[in-house]
Amino acid sequence: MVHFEGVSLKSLLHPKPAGLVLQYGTAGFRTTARHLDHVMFRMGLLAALRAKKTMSTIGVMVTASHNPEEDNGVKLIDPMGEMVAVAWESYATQLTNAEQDALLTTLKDIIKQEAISMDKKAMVFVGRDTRLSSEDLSQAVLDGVSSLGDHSHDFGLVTTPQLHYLVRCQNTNGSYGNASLEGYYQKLSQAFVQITSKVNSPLRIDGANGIGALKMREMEPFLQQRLSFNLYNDGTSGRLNHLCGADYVKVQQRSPQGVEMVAGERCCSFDGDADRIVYYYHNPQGHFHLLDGDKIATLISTFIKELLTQAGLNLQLAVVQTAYANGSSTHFLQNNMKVIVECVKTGVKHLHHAAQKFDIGVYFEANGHGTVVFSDSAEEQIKGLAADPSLTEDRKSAAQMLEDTVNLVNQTVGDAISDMLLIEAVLAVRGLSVQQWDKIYTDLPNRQLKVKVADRRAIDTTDAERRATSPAGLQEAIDGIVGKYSLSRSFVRPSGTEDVVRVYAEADTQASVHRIKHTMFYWVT
Ligand code: 16G
Ligand code: ZN
Repeated sequence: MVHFEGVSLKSLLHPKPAGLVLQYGTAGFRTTARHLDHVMFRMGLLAALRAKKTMSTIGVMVTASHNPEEDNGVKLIDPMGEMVAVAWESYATQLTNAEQDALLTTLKDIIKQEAISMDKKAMVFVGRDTRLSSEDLSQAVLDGVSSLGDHSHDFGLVTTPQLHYLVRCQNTNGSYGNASLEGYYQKLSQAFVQITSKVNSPLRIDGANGIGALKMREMEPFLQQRLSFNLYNDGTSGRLNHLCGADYVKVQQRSPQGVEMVAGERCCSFDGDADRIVYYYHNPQGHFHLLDGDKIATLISTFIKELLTQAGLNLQLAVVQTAYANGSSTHFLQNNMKVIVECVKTGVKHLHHAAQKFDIGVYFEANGHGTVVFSDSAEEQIKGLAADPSLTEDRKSAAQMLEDTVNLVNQTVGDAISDMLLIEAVLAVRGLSVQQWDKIYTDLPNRQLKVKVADRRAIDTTDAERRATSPAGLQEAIDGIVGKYSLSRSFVRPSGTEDVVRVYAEADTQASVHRIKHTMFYWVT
């Protein structure tokens, strides 16, 4: 029997500011940390309900990723380490917005609607990033869980993908790995060491002054000196995400502060919770070159495709992108690599689900969030082949490398550390420099714009956000503009995380992009 008095009493310690309304968006709740205490308590409650409903361990991550230090946020993680089911996003919103005196009724409504049996104890895993506010906020989550009489495990400081990994391990009885940080470091390092026989030149890592830097230091001893790296923005002095990190580098198209750039040497940046990564370098003239999620998806999918061919495995490989993917990358993947390319709406959950439809699905957003997912059958076939004693040396080594690749990847969610190790492994195995990788295809010039409008919801889209259905006339206008330029493409979509609309334009020259962008701006405003 549950005694809801515990909830009533403890909720008073985490009061909701009257009238405050928040929404569980694409990345969970995210706002100024000052407004989040009651949200965290309530997400502790909801996670416990979700755990009872699924009869599995559920995760709660306290982070605001690439957003400023003063912000914070929270995301729920489902049993297989994926984002929480969409239906529960609306429970999250309802529970968070219930005024203090309506909290219990709202909670009981969810229990009733989902027919949750309250007899069994639930388990919730909690993790947090390095923000100053995160410790107290994660304590509020733990309070929420315990007020229902349920159990929790506080992993303290972890990257977002580490928590996703831990949840999956716990719910798959160790078949995915050990549900501990040591298990994570061991699994990834072992796979990396097996793939990579030679050490690359040193990699420069920008840790965004966040959790990723801390965790790279922890992982270092496991890597047996096979990865040589220098860590910058490791959080010892600078501010989280300030003038550094993957988002800054991608949006500003420039190198972060605090990293010593040397022409030709490869660098990468994590974001504030280490679920995104981008690479970049300076050419001899000091010009900045970015290798974003599209370039990463191309490198990884090309590598996997070659290994499949070499191993003689007939598995369906697809790359999932969003409308933001550079047209050159899509063209290269479809026409040169001959892989299936699918385009879906922005937001990791859409990419993840689309990728799961294939034997092997590589997905990346241009912003650097992505991973690879393998179907059970693909994993079995790869493992079976790698263990087959009758194979030729050539096929065997490809099959074993595929098996190590499966183990190197964090399949639950985009993971900067795991992605970085995979990229480093591919570069080492293929003997590619960062410039050679960059030359696989040339990005079309492109620009993004965010525009403040009276009502962003007036814009509706279809075809994975590539075409506008309203307001009337907008799509015709876009068609008219892009029709004037070669290799051009443009779209506009309402942001899911900010009160703005986003405009994207690409074309054969920077000047054309500029003109499209301007016309689009006037149309939207
Ligand atoms: C969220 C998404 C990210 C997406 C971004 C788009 C997750 C975990 N994160 O941060 O994938 O790129 O939203 O933001 O799904 P926007 O809708 O404001 O353009
Ligand atoms: Zn992030």
